[in-house]
Amino acid sequence: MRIALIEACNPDWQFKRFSYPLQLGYLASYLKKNNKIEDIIIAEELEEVFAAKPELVGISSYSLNYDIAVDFACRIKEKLGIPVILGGCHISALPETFDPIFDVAVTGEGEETFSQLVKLWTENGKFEPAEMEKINGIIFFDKGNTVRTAPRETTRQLDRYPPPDRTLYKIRTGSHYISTSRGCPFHCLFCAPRLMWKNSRFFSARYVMNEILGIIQQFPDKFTHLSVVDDLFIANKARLKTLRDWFVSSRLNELIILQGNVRADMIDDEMASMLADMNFKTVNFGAESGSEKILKYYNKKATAQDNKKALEILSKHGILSIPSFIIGAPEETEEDLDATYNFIEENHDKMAGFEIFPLIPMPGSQMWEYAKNKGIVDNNIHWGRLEPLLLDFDPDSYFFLTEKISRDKFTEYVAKFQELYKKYNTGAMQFREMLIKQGAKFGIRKPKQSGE
Ligand code: B12
Ligand code: SF4
Repeated sequence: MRIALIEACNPDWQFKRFSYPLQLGYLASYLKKNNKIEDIIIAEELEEVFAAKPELVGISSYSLNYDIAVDFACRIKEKLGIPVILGGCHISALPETFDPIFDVAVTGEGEETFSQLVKLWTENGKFEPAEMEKINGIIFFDKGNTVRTAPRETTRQLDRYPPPDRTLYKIRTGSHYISTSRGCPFHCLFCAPRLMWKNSRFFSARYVMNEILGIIQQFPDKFTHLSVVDDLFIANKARLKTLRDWFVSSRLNELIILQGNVRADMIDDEMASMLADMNFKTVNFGAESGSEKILKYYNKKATAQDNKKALEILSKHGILSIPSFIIGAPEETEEDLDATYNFIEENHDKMAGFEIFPLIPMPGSQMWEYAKNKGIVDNNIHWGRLEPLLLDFDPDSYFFLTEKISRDKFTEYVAKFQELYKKYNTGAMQFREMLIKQGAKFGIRKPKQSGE
């Protein structure tokens, strides 16, 4: 049986060539191990799916790509007439947006559920509702009704999942991605993973080491940079120490440069020196705001002082930070926005760069519930409007959440923050220019029209 997996995304999404979707690699590895299916491809474009002539397709979708996922499914059905299974954070957060163009959707952790569905298909050649009802964590359409089965429990033993099959990606650079845990112990108001992963779970240090050794073996000449995509890589300090010791004793820290996500309030000299020992050159963290009031509103549990201190400690240890900031909270006043602006002005010299995002009500986050209750969003929006855009900010498609300042005033502030971003992120701006020249598109994502 041949299976094709694809992430719903326009091929001209600006960063597509620099990344690869780990979730699809996990699903492929699990199917290879448990269903003994070897014929699997991870496609980057829909044309590759058509050319492979698979018998079943799996599509992964973030919320902002959901219109693209539905469009992909329509075109696959039209051209190949085969079953299409959806999964990923959008449908897990908003199962009520299930579109019957999909034969089945998988919510939550996907490995075991997908494996059971593929087994059902290989054995029966069809998805019988009576059989599907026995599989936890799925949604399907039966006799005009949407059926949702009981939720799938997440595994306690992440190590039972084999690492993502990286042979299936088109790797173009020496940059690789690794996920060493699932979930985050914190509950920031704007962040979605909480709903997806109720608690945080870790792959063991031994598993992570083996996965890294596997990447080295597979790409001996093409492995210079490792991006740790975990929500909070440093959450488990004991495991971090083990990994640090191994990086140092094996001299891996002389071979590869690392990057990952941290939290400012967890950064002290000991933590920064562990990260520096491993050869972390840059770290990302959500600084979010220069205003204590807004940090509290976001339930960030870190203060502006923590952010400043983290920047100082990290730069003392030779690690450059890329903090991200959010503007546009309902409670935010001009003073709060000024506090964020001033924070960046005063501390930019300790940053490798920074990100600024207008606040987006992401499905799965408390901000989505808030915006929904206020009538700002609903389940029928054009999902591409959830793209967090600063430089390409479009007031006509942005979901304004601000309540203490007018839309016009907020739009003026966006322009001010755009200038601030351009002033200090010259490297990122040059990179953007280069990508634009190469045909990359920025702005709201929508399905590509034929001929486009
Ligand atoms: C790493 C990451 C990225 C990386 C991806 C790197 C890579 N090479 O994989 C990069 C930096 C590229 C990225 C970009 C963006 N990201 Co991001 N990202 C994440 C992060 C931190 C981890 C994702 C991950 O790898 N998880 C581990 C895998 C195993 O879990 P998973 O993806 O959920 O997959 C499991 C299930 O969902 C399911 N599943 C998934 N797909 C499918 C498909 C099928 C067929 C089946 C059966 C099952 C299934 O099975 C999988 C295995 O169990 C998440 C937060 C999070 N904790 O999930 C945010 C997150 C997914 N990102 C988010 C966003 C908003 C973005 C951006 C828009 C940010 C931006 N400013 O541009 C872009 C959009 C990218 C795009 N593809 O269009 C949001 C999405 C919210 C939403 N409701 O859609 C999240 C949840 C963070 C948040 N803000 O709350 N991201
Ligand atoms: S923003 Fe960061 S710290 Fe907060 S819940 Fe999300 S991943 Fe965790």
